[in-house]
Amino acid sequence: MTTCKNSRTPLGRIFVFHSFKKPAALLFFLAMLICTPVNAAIIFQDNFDSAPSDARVGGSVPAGWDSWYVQGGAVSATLDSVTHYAGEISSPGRGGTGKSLKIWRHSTWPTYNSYHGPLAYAFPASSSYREIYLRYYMKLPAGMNINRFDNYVKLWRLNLSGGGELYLNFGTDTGTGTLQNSGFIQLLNASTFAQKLLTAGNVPWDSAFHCYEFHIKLNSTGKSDGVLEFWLDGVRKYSNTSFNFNATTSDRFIYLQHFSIGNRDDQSTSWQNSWQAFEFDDFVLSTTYVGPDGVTPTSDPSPIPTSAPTGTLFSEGFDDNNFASRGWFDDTSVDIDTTTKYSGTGSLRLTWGAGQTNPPLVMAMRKDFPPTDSLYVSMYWRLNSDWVGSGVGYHPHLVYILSDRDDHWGGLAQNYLDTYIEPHGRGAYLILQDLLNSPAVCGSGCFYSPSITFALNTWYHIETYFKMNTVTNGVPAADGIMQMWVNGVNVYYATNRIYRNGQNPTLKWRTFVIAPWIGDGSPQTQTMWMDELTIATAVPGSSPQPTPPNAAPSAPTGLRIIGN
Ligand SMILES: [Ca+2]
Ligand SMILES: [Ca+2]
Repeated sequence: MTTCKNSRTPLGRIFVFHSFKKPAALLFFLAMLICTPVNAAIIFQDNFDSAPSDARVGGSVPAGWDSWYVQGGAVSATLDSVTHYAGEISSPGRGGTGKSLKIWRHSTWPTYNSYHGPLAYAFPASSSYREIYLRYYMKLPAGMNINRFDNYVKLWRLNLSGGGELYLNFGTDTGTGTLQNSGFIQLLNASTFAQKLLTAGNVPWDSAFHCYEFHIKLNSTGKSDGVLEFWLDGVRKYSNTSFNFNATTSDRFIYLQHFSIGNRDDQSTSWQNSWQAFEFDDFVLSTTYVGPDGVTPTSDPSPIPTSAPTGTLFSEGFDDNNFASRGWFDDTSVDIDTTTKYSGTGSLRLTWGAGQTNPPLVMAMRKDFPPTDSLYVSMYWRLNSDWVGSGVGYHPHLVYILSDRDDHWGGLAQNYLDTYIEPHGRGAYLILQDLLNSPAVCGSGCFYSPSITFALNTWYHIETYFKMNTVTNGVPAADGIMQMWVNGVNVYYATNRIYRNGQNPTLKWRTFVIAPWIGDGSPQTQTMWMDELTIATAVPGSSPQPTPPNAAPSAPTGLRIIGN
């Protein structure tokens, strides 16, 4: 007998949650005996190659899986004189051999709000899995599309034992573009977060298999101590080690629904007018990172220069979106505003919608520079008339500078040294965080407040200078420099900072990150801009030595203020 539980999706639709208390569960456990894991870390894997010939919607459930989704009776259809099943495991598979899972779509078939063709997987009933890596290959046909893609296409969904759900969806911000040009991939839950993992334009609609891997470690009750990471073809595209999934300490994963195409909610439009299939292969569910087949994962970007830096390390005008060609990595396609800018042809626009943790078009953009123990950062900020900031005593985070002991791709909440420069309300914060040190100097954060109140709709020149403290015989001296100017006026100056402790006597700054973040969600729609970034080893016009404590700060040259 089959027991089902009706649940409501975050978007209000009723769906049927197939419990694993069903005959398929017996098949599943038998299958587990057959599918001996090749690695103890692997919970379940399937390359689909040995699926029976009738492994399709309405036919055999492949070993290890729980069920096929057949909702609304749309098992198969004949269109253009060709018949396809909504979901089937058939030849060829990835690499031209074996088999793969294919989810077929054509014009208005199947109907928009039903789940047709995907598979479901039930975690072992005794599982206590709270941390998983989900890896598979997906092929998105160049010929598949939805015109005027206006809402979402669900991919998979993970059910938690406490009733929570995590969705992977194609989403859209515009409601006017096509699935291919406006669809992004995001993980979200019913109400508390929606985190973009792959921005529109970066999803590979190229009819080739690509490796997708997700790392999800559930947070404990009321804490932002979860982990969310995403890799595309072994390249980490998103990493957050302080994620709040709104889970609880007792939550565990129990079910993977509709792998991997659920329903769509763009009822006024349709798929392309030809048969096209989403294809999936080489599925692995693991407790450790899997990575692409036959490839050693490379998490490091291009080699890091090791020569001693001098003068200007790099400049960025935010004038176009060719960030990758200029050495940026992680998110390299962001929101360039060609209307409001300080100089050149564009600026970086950061627009949060109400409730959003980050601007949907800007995640984490990173760039390395030669490691240095003295760092000057110059940039221009402009807060829009709707600017309020986070509304709480912390955030938004904006600029993070990671040390050379931290991973270039590392998380941004727990580091050996993370130096933050950010607006806070109409003011600003300089913050140091070194949670990975034991003992830490600042731990989760030392907050320093420059004397500044920004006017809205005004460009400001923001300059900071940091100089590492000395460490002698393992003992750090409180002699590091931290200084900030706004429009050439000194607004913060300290000469007793400790950036590095005795365990990191040669620590340097190395990775510049722009990752706008309001952890509790933006209190309202708001925008700020950033432009004309320069990173150097010393304040322009000064000697490489820091200015003496009592000297007037050196004014920058070429200053101009545009207020309108
Ligand atoms: Ca295969
Ligand atoms: Ca510019």
